Amino acid sequence: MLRSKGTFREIIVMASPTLRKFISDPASIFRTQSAGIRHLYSLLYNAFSPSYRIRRKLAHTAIKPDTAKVPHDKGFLVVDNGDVFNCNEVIKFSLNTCKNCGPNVCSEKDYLNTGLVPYDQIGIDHPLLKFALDENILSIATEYFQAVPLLVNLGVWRSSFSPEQASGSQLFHCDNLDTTQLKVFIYATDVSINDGPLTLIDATKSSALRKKLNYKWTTKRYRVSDQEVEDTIGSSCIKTLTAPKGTMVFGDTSRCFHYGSRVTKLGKERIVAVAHYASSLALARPEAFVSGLPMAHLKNKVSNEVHRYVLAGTD
Ligand SMILES: O=C(O)CCC(=O)C(=O)O
Ligand SMILES: [Fe+2]
Repeated sequence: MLRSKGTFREIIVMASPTLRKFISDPASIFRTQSAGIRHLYSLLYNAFSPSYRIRRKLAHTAIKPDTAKVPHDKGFLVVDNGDVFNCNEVIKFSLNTCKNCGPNVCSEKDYLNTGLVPYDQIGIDHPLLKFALDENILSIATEYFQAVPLLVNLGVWRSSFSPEQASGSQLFHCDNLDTTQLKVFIYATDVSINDGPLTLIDATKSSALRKKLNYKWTTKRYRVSDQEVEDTIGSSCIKTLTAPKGTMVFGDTSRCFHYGSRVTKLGKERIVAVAHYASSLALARPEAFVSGLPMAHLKNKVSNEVHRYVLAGTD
């Protein structure tokens, strides 16, 4: 009896690669589906997660009622230096990092280098970590997710001119880590039109665009041309976030179509510091976290419970 059950399963698994993939790694199927299906999967997965419940409870401690909010319908917020956080130390660190690195170091893309600061060089008193754990910034991120988020990335990004045709994240897309996430950018240089400004479409218009394009986070539909965006919803909803040094942008790069780093020949390099948060619901897709959370090793060095949950996925 057992033997024939086993054989039956083997036949099905052999007959269908999709089914085989589904059985061995269900997340890999769901992560490329529509926002609704991805969200449902995350919710089901996390319905059984005690850590998510704690994150929702702790949100009451982390949210400061008088701090700015990222409007949910827009999915992004732009603020000046000092309005929620004093960026000066982070700017100084970011500029020094790029000065000391020289051009074109360890870049995975020729127009954007995101690997300038090795995670093991970020200690508890590092300006980047102070930025990522700042109470106002965590208040904004926690309010946005309605739960204490995870810090999934932290660093300094340098964009420079590339003669190649725009590709990858220089083309409109929605990030596929999860159906929602929040990146906080600190502009360390003035960013004018030629310096590769972050360019985005608000969350409500992006949702309409996703529906019209039947956009899924698969490779085939992952990037969308400017022409396709303009033909589908027009160009008036495209926001080009040119701004002076010290500006902070909070952006949900999953819900908002966006691109950046199109530095032109006339432009200068763009330097930004980035703290990247996700809901712990994103852990439903463990393949996105194969190398772990970048700052998890610091979780025992902080005494604040909210900070421990921000730094580490599980307790
Ligand atoms: O280079 C940029 O400004 C945008 C990169 C990007 O796609 C992102 O941050 O998700
Ligand atoms: Fe992106």
